Amino acid sequence: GRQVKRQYWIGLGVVVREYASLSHLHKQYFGFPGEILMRMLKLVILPLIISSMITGVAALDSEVSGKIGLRAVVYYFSTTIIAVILGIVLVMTIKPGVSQEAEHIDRTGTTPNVTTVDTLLDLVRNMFPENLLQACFQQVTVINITKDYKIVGSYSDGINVLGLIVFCVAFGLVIGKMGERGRILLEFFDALNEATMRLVQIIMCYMPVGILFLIAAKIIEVEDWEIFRKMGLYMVTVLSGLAIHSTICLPLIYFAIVRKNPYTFTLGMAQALVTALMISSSSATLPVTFRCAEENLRIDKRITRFVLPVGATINMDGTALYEAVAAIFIAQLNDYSLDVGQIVTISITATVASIGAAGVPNAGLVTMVIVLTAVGLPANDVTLIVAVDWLLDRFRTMINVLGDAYGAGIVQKLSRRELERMDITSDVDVTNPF
Ligand code: DAS
Repeated sequence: GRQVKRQYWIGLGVVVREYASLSHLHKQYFGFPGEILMRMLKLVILPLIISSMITGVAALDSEVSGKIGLRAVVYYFSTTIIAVILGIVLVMTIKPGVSQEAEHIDRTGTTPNVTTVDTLLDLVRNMFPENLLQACFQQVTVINITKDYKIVGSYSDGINVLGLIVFCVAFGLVIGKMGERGRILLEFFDALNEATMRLVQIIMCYMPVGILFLIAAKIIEVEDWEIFRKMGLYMVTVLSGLAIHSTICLPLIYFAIVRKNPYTFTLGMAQALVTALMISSSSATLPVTFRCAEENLRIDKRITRFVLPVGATINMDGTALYEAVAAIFIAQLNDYSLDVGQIVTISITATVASIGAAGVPNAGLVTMVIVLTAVGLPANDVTLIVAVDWLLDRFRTMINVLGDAYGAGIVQKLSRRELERMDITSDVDVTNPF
């Protein structure tokens, strides 16, 4: 027994030593399997969004899809507002920024230039891409956070999801009205959707390995654990807000409307939630969100195809809550007292900022600048919270994804009459899952 134990400790020691001396390059190699997982998930987003949105809209008649769209939007807005209010209440009671010295956190660094008007204009501009192919690999703003927590704005190739969604809705509506000839297209996109979901199924087999390496690589990479102590109370505020929203607020709404156990619902989404936690991107999690919602929870495909892609881009409860908390936290650090008008401004801008944020890592940190400037706080102070954003980003993304899923469940329940009526009249079958 002893012998074995000693060997065990020596082995552990070797591993730890290896960890400590890993060069930057080696760390990169270590993260490689995780990087591949991310690439595979992102790869299927494009065919998935196009095929699901077009078939989702075309399979419904325009009156029904209008109703479903409206219900979804009402759901998105009301839950986002609830999240914001919850965040504000928590940060005003816990007061994480009061009596904490701001000095010990480095506030140098550059902030990207974002204003409310610019963000809104950009949002609308993105809805109307001038070139369909370009929209598939549009430049999106991403931020990189350097080792010393400086924010570096940069551009990377992404997908203009919002633009594609708008196009696909219009295209789907037109196909739905075309009758016999439209059916050829509808069947094509339906088959494309099925094929893509089969690919997702294969990717899911690789997922445990990819996720394992993603966590390991992140743990090796983090050098400054001390920052968590300094920012402790702020993080507790954000995390408890997210916890309350996901275990109490959303389940209550779900139960009130659907009358089913909300926690079995959450459990059915587990795989998507873990994925969101690991990759901090709602868009890249979308393939998994689809699978969980359709396969585990058996939500009607006509609903998921509509509600999930739109939700992943504009419905971000976690981000909205986080932005409200962070803005008030920064005000508290600055000894800046906010009046009621400013708090209302924070709730409105936090909502706008969450809608404007793309479903990519750290997006919420950039749109945070909108909230700060709206109430006259220095935009540069966003650098105060950069150091812990990699962690909070994961948790808020998880809640963003959960919010979308609950939305699908709730909209399905509210639309059951229309769906049943359609089952009788329509013979295009896009309802039976797999
Ligand atoms: N991480 C983002 C998401 O995909 C949003 C954010 O940064 O808050 O949901």
